[in-house]
Amino acid sequence: MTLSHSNDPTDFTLDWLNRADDNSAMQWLNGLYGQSPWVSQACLARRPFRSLAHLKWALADVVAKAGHEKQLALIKACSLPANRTPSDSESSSTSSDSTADCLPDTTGQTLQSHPLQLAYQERFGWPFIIDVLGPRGQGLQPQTLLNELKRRLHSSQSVEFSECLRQIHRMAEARLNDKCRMSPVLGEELWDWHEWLAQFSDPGYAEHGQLSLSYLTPAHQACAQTLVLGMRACGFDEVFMDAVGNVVGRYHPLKPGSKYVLTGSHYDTVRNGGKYDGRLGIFVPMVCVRELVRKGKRLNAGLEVVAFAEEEGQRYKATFLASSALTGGFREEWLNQTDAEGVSMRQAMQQAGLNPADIPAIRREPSNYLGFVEVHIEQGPVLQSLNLPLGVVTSINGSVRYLIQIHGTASHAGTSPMHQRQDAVAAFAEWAVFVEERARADGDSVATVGMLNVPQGSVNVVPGSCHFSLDMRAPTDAQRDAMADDILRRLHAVCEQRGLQVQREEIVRAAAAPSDPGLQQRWESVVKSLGLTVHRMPSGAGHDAMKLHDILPQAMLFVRGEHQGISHNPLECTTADDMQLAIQAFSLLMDGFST
Ligand code: HGY
Ligand code: MN
Ligand code: MN
Repeated sequence: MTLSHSNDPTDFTLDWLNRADDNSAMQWLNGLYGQSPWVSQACLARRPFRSLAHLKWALADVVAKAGHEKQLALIKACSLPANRTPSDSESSSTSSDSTADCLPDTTGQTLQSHPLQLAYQERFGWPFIIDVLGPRGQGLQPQTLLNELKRRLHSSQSVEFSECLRQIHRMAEARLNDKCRMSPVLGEELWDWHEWLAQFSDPGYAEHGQLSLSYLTPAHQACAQTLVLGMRACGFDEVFMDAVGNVVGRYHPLKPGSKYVLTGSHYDTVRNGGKYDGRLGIFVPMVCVRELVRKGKRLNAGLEVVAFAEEEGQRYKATFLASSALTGGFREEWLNQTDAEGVSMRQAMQQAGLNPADIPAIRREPSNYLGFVEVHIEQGPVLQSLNLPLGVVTSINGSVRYLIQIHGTASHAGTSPMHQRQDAVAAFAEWAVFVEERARADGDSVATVGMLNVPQGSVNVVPGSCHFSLDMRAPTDAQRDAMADDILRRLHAVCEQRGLQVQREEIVRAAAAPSDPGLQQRWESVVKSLGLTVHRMPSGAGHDAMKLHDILPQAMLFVRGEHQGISHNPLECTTADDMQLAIQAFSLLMDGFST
């Protein structure tokens, strides 16, 4: 993306910045990091900048490499005395004054004088820093700012230190966008699409402003209809819903009979989940098709976007059921699974107007496709720690999931001597410590008990049973299975020693899915062409791509998440700027299939 530059100082080109003398360049970069010009100064040595995204990364990387003391000084310089207005601080930005503008006064006063701000300062030793424009860039409401202050007041020192630096980089990004007259218009639009789709949430969550969308609930069906309308509005040539509830949009190639790129992700969510998990991988290709339609452009490859109806395995034990339908991996017996209310998957499908008999026809013929690509929010802290907006996935970890029950004997909490109990929870607790130790021992394995309950439990009854889930993952299937063997063996040993019984059911087994080298290379060259460093990384999270891996070459692109990349949590989000880059990346990838 070259930005044009005339003599008008407000008009800028990277070429100009790359060639300008240091003084002129510093004049132009001035104020990006408030009263800490050392960041821009040091960054000049990184020239030539390959793109605006590269410049942004270089500035953040200068800070990352500056050491703790300078980072702390940068954070401390970022405070705005309540009586200062942004214009004051901007005009004084050349002064040696150590304070800087980081909270425009309109909201600075809301926060500066708030008792929590003082508590924050007391706890961390630096001022609360937040980019008041927020991840979309349109500005955060004072209440949101206050909520963030309340939330972050309880962060750890190290997390909060990183978060403040991230907020400072976001402010610099906004100032840089201003200077370049650049706004991430498509990324802002995608932000709004995510907000819009999040309105569809299941009862018990919607009324609390939370997002939970389980397979084929009324809200899930309404969400699907909205996606149908959305794809139609984008101008896809074909839009339809298939027999498991996937919403499919096809944009035809220039020449009939050409192969298609298959892409997409899921629109169901975990309970009280985030708005971007899955949806980002649906909306990025959708907006790319819309832009192609607006330009009247067709590519040599067709594009088929699938909004997968179910990936999380929340309502039924079977997970990835939607993408499994495309690979021919949908199992007939899944239809008999029942949800917490006893509704079978078959009934749920029929109530939603879907015909299970049509599921086999969903299977895709691999020879019609060039491969499967998926854009997904990273769901982890790596890209944020590297100040990178995009990452290229090398492999998706293999996973195995169990539902387990420990059965002991319920007895009186007051009269049962400790040495004569068959306490299901005590057995679970002893074993759970081992689960954590064993997973940690590998370094890159993970094991999680995400659900745990004592059926018919009472305060004054020794738990006769407990039910729980177990999710285990590792970069390779062999590593996953070795850990699983140890963990399950220990479970049986602990229960045997305590005279309890174990019932376990394997509900998911997903093989590790290495990215196809050719497709991974395509993502890498696209990221490079955006002027960004290529960061290759494994995916700890499971994705639909690991199912499509069974029949097609696949590779994924990760997009940085905010809030340390937290996911499966309402805080999950990314920025309009990073979504803009993801859209550009996807568009370039599709162009690459057309050459
Ligand atoms: O659990 C996962 O990794 C995915 O979110 N289903
Ligand atoms: Mn998920
Ligand atoms: Mn996901």
